[in-house]
Amino acid sequence: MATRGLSRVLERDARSQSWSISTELHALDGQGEDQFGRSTAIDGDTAVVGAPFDDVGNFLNSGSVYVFENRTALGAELHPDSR
Ligand SMILES: [Ca+2]
Repeated sequence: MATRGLSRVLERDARSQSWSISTELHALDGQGEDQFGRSTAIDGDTAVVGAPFDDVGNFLNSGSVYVFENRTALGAELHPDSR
């Protein structure tokens, strides 16, 4: 689930089968068109969130990947197309 610079991690209770918001991950530089949260991956306490249309410097829509560990941004953003 994602909005401008925000992705919510949902957690399902095994007993009641109900869903609740476990945590929220923020892209502090997020813009509406970045599509932060369009792709995600979670392994243990590490979450990777893609923003394929993030602008980096003068490179429009170069895209970014945000890495969070224990719900805290590591500050790592990878910009594969901004060479
Ligand atoms: Ca953009």
